[in-house]
Amino acid sequence: PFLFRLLTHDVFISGKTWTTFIDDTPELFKLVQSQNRAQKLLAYLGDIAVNGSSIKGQTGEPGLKQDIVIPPLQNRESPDGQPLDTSLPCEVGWRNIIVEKGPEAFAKAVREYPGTLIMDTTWRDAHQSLLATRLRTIDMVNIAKETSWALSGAYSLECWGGATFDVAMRFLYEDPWERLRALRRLVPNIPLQALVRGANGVGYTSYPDNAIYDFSKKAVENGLDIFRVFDSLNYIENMKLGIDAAKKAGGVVEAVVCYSGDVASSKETKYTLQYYLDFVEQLVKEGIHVLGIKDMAGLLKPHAAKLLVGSIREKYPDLPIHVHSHDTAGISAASMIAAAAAGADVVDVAIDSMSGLTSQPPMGRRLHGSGADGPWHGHSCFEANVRASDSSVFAHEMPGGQYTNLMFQASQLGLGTQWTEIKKKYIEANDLCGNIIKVTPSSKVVGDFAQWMTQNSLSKEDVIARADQLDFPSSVVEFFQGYLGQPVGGFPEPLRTNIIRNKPRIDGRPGTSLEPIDFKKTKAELRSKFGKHITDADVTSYVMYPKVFEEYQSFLEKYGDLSVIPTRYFLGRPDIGEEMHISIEQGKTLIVRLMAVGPVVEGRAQRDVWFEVNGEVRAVSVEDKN
Ligand code: 3PY
Ligand code: ZN
Repeated sequence: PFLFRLLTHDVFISGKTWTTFIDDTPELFKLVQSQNRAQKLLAYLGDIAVNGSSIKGQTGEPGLKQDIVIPPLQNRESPDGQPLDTSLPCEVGWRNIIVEKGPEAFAKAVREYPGTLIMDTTWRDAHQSLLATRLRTIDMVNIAKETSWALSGAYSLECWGGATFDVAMRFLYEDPWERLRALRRLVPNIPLQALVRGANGVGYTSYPDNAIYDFSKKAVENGLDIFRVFDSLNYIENMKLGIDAAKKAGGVVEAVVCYSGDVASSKETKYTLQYYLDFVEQLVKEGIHVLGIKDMAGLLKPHAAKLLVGSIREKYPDLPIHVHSHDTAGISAASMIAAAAAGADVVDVAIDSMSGLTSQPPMGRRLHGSGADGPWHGHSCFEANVRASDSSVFAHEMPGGQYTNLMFQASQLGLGTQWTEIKKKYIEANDLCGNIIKVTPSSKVVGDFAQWMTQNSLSKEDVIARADQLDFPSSVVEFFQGYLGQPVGGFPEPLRTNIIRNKPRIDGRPGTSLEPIDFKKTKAELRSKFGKHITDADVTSYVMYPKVFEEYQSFLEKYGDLSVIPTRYFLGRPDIGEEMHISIEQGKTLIVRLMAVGPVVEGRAQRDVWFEVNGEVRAVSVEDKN
């Protein structure tokens, strides 16, 4: 059809097709672009039809085969139960204060609010902890406007940062920045929040200082309001950098103390009440807007929450306090209630269908009937095999997000049956590191260490005795070198020296010894490699994850932007004859029907897959990987 339209085009017939033909007839080339785009999508859909999904971490087909029907939200103000009109986003919420009066006024208003506010973690920590971070932008976008109404009174929606940045590009082939922008467009009223690993940005390592400033600035430009900044070792020098970067970017700075141990136990000698109060004092000196207490493993028992929050509240009556926990041991709802009673202003919850276990406690009835259960069904193929609460978390202290991830990794390495053993080794590995705060990326160090000890049948004593000869995982060596920063109480010696031997040793903040990024040069290099479409935000993605970004760009070259494909076709084989509706841009929907999967082409591991696209028959040739 394109050739026909070209050959019959007036300009082509007139023979005046030289140099300006492309400029003068954009309609033809737009058509080519959109046909190319459709052909690339078919290459992906054809691959799925032949080989099934190859998204890492997926077991089986998605649990949902139909479109999610979003029932109307009830209008709580309407006496006769009229449905709420959600065709446009809600405009009223806590974000209005940030936009109109700035972060300080927002913090003050939160503190003065008489009740306890909630943060919804569904779009970040809940799916990171339960579904391997595999929730796709399209599934958030599909319920975003409803969320803007249903949660209009929420303190914030955590929707960005943590592992989402990496996973978006690495496994879901989508742009994390576009997710932020899309949610911002559809949720103008509720503050959007990100979890940021301080000097580690959204990565697993230390970055040069200018990378952290750049990242924070871009985040605000693309729609972020609140930075929950933490350091994986509670190292104050790293925290200062993350806090300053978020503040200079114009964001609300929620600085975090990561919680470890048991503050209420008389046996606790390291992470005591005094330790936390001292750390909070150092954070407050940096001029933060909100204090976060981040209980990443779900260790904060109700009476400990009362003690910790109550003591901070007493010392800092004007400081907003926001508490985060995980439900691994099944107690987090009780702890959040205790925290609120002791003076916390905000507590974290998740939508019921994605709450509990290693995620946050359930938010209750707020979103019932909003259709918001859909994403879970669609992504259940990423669910970990966690079926019940696990109070052994008080001993091993694994963060919620890591627990499911490590369980999955262990089964991939053939160590699945040794899960209890890995948990024990995790305790030993933590002891060897000096009983550190464990949260990404320091928790990855302990996890790698534990897996390596399990695989090599090494006890803690073996490691100590043979530390100068053993070949340790690189993350462990780098931790002992000081690449993440300084742990509470310093590194254990002589273990440190025996492990790092004559490698460099960093005894201050790692960022100070790293060469600044030359953003202009990097952008020029990326443009010459991938094309003019590379944006400044892409450069930031590359700085955080060079290899992942390059692979993501190569994937885009091959298949185009797949973020538009509904999840059940992104992850699951369509049936023959099934009609897929794919909205590739506003007002342009491809209606794709899978017609046939051909036989293996003789002599080659290849099959032709036939589709009908908006009434036209198209074929793609696909490698049969079986
Ligand atoms: C992350 O850094 O991704 C975390 O969720 C830490 O809890
Ligand atoms: Zn968490």
